[in-house]
Amino acid sequence: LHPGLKWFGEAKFGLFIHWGLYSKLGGRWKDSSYYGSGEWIMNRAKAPAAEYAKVAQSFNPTGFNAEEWAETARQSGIKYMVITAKHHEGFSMYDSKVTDFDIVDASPYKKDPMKALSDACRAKGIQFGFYYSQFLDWHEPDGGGNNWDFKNKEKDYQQYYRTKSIPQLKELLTNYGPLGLVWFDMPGGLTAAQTKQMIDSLRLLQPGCLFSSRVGHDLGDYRDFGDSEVPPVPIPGAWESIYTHNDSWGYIRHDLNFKSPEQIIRLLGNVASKGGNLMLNVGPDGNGQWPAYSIAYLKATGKWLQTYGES
Ligand code: JFZ
Repeated sequence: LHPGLKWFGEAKFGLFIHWGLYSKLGGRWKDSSYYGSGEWIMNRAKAPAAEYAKVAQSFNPTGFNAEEWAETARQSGIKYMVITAKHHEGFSMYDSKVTDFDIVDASPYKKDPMKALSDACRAKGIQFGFYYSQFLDWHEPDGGGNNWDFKNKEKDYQQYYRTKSIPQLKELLTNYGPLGLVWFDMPGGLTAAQTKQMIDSLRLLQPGCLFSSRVGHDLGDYRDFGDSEVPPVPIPGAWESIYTHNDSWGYIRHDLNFKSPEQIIRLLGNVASKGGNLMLNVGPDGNGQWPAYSIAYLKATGKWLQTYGES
């Protein structure tokens, strides 16, 4: 049995955080407004990579406070936190030596929020993990997905894995202490054998770290259901359902459709009764702050869990 399955099997409640340049855009690009999947705005607007990259020049989340994020999570009854180190837009939200397209080198913020957050979570007994988009990368000519700037048939996915994805995953597994898990997303461009080789090389760095199922080819350590899906019957083994607090993973300023504490508690109960974990997503804004409703409703959920929950 994988050693990480012990904490994962007892966790019940996780927090997903989508945070990147799209958070600064908040669902608006030029004169158009988008609803849902705010983190897909570059793709939906077919924004040229060079132009989209300029958003970094004014990305300065001075309102970010790692202590506060971790404390809100703790008070909400959350046992693990998973945050986007790099989403499909290709921007690294940590200090990466692999590229200059990262928060330390390309933004005026110049600090590594992931360092602060990983430390703050661990200090409060919260397992910390990274979401990493290992295949889709709209910033890179050889990354998956961007065919509005770069033609798919000319892409060398192997080159992309070799020069960005794998070296970055190694950074994340080396520089941020013991990780609870790495949440891969949307596999592509690798055979089963190549995926296994990649995973094996990553496991050497942190044998205790779990890898999510979307690493591909059934090589993950636990099962993820499709977005916003709870199985109808109890499911054996380790698994997770993911939901977002409103209607988008990444921040959308005109989305106020937040689930109430009652709805979150029902969801938690439904998932837990079938043996899984609920990982609920919040989308902080470009200043590094969570929507006020997310803070309030999550804390109310935590109060309820403290009064009526088992742990
Ligand atoms: C992916 C991302 O594209 C999305 O932006 C977000 O990060 C989400 C959590 O994950 O979207 C998916 C991936 C897989 C499924 C659905 C949405 N699926 O298997 O049902």
